[in-house]
Amino acid sequence: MSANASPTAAVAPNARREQAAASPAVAHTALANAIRALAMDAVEQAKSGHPGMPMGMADVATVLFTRFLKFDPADAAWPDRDRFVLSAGHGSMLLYALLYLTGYPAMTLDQIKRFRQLGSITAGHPEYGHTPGVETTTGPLGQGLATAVGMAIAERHLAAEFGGVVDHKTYVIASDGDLMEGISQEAIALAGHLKLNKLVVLFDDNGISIDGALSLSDSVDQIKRFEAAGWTASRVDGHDPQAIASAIAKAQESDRPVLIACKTTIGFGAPSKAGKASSHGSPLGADEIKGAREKLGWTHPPFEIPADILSAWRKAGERSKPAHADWTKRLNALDAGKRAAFDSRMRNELQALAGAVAAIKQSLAATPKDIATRSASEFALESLVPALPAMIGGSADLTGSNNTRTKTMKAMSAADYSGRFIHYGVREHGMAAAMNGMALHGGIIPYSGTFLVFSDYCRPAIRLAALMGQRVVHVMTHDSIGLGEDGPTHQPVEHLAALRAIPNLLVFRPCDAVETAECWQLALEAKNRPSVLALTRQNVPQLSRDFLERNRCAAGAYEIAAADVKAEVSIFATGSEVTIAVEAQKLLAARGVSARVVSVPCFELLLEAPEAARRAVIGDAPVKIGVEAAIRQGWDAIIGSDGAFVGMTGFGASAPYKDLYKHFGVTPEAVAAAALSKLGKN
Ligand SMILES: Cc1ncc(C[n+]2csc(CCOP(=O)(O)OP(=O)(O)O)c2C)c(N)n1
Ligand SMILES: [Mg+2]
Repeated sequence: MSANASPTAAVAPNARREQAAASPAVAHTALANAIRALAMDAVEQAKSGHPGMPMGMADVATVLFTRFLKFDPADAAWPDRDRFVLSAGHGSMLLYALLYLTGYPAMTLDQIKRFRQLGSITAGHPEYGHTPGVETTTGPLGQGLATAVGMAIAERHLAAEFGGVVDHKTYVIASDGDLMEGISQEAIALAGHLKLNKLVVLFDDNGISIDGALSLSDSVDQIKRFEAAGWTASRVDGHDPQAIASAIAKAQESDRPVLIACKTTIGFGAPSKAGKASSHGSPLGADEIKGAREKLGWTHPPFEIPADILSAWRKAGERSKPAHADWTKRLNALDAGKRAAFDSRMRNELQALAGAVAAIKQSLAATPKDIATRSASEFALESLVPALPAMIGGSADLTGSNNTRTKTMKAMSAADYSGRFIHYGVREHGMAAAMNGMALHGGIIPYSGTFLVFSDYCRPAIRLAALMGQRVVHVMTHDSIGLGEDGPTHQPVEHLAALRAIPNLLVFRPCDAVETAECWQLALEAKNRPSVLALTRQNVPQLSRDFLERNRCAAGAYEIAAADVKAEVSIFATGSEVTIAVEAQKLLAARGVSARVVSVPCFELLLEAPEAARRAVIGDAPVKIGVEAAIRQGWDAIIGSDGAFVGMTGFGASAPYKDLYKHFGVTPEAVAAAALSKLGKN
């Protein structure tokens, strides 16, 4: 990476283009003003957007992209590129302008002109997978910063494993809002603890947020705050390219993560709106833009970048070609085994998965295990983790309860990044966002652990994983009143429904050790979706005793206990309640009622199945009953509005779990009674 100052570095930010023309290369100011002009013109054209941030941070971004960032617009997926995260996603025009100016082929001027329009790649906030060069979806403040921590973890871990072919930085632009969000504290603390020295946060220290001056709501000393978390922190004039460059140059050699607070003026250049919240999130208006053009010395019409300026930017976009070529050489110099391992990791290959799952299921058939599904998950992980080197586990300080750390897993630490287990601390939100960053980085399949009830504490990051189509696996144990004595604060009741409401998220609730292994397989195979595995604290019997190679959970639901004769009743259940359903089936048989039991480990897969398959498993028994120790919401899709539901209608209580199941009426007797009532037989 080149950290050399360009000959134009010392040109004052307010310098006019005439001065630039006199210098051998295009002046910094002209380069930065190109960003400002594109941002204000695109927002104006869209009649919507955020010009203030791109105009304020144009100098910082120009220094970063023209002198430091290692990237190749011709190969946006180059594994060893520096990652750039625009955590302040509302400033999306900053990023789009940079992508256009540096020469990402997809980011044409036409796309800039169609900012925020349907079908353009210039969405309101940067969206991963939608726009080449966008490393992660941002917009919900704080997420980008926390995601970047995961990217930086991934880099350190893969560097420990593969040496010199993984050697890059993660740069973040974060705003006041990013740093006010609670998630930022989790992210900062984790990054400082792990001494992620290749993480550099450029803080847009403009003292303004939507409501006005930051002093209305915040008086944190960010420098002290970051230092307290183990970072190096300094403050620079964010409009002084030389000062910015020196700070970033210094960051290159840091032994800890780096914060550079860049004092900027929001809406820099706007005659009356600069420095004011009014430039944050609305078009500047024709008069203000005219004034800004004069003030900045930008005489060109909207969307026109003079050839010399564009060409200087395009050269900046080619700066890392030699670094890219060197990297390719280093890659080719790897020994064959390491090379194959690296390629396989980058391609997210899972050759060993099917065999490992088959072996787990064979073992369970030979020696059935009547254990909690959290323990069944640990049993599965004992085989999966060694088989799949991409898996990095963790827990938010509930390792012993979540059973996510296998016997041989070493903890990751600042002293040893090769460890594959992360003690995230009590930081569910930071954990989930960091997992997104690791998955986005590539080469890693992160999985975590916490209690299901705390899915609320990481929901925004899970939602983004779903939106971005990232494979992260959340092991969430203690999945119902079945956790017992800890009581209603810890007993999820609405969480399954709430998670099922997130599009593209797979929510698995396996009923026994065999289903747990199968659900793990499905979660790992879901390359473009996150998963939650909701697992019990309490023991459950292993209902499937025979070895079956096929993954029955793949269809989302299957008949786990058939009826003797044509079923009058179909009982659908998930997780620990499948056992209750099977007991109810026996009670009904004793009353001469034929019932079948369908296990539903994954609603999403069932509801996505072809209609014929879905109909076949749902069946046509006149009575349908759902059983789940949670609220009914979502169940009507399976049992219909006339179906009976045995579950929870409110919060749980603190007591031994067997007492709770009786108290709340989630019992075989209650299921049987509901069936008989529907049949008019009670
Ligand atoms: C979690 C979250 N809450 C609220 C918002 C809405 N929002 C967008 S920007 C912003 C704050 C703007 O202040 P700052 O982050 O300092 O950005 P600047 O105006 O300086 O560009 C808010 C509240 C959001 N995007 N994300
Ligand atoms: Mg601000």
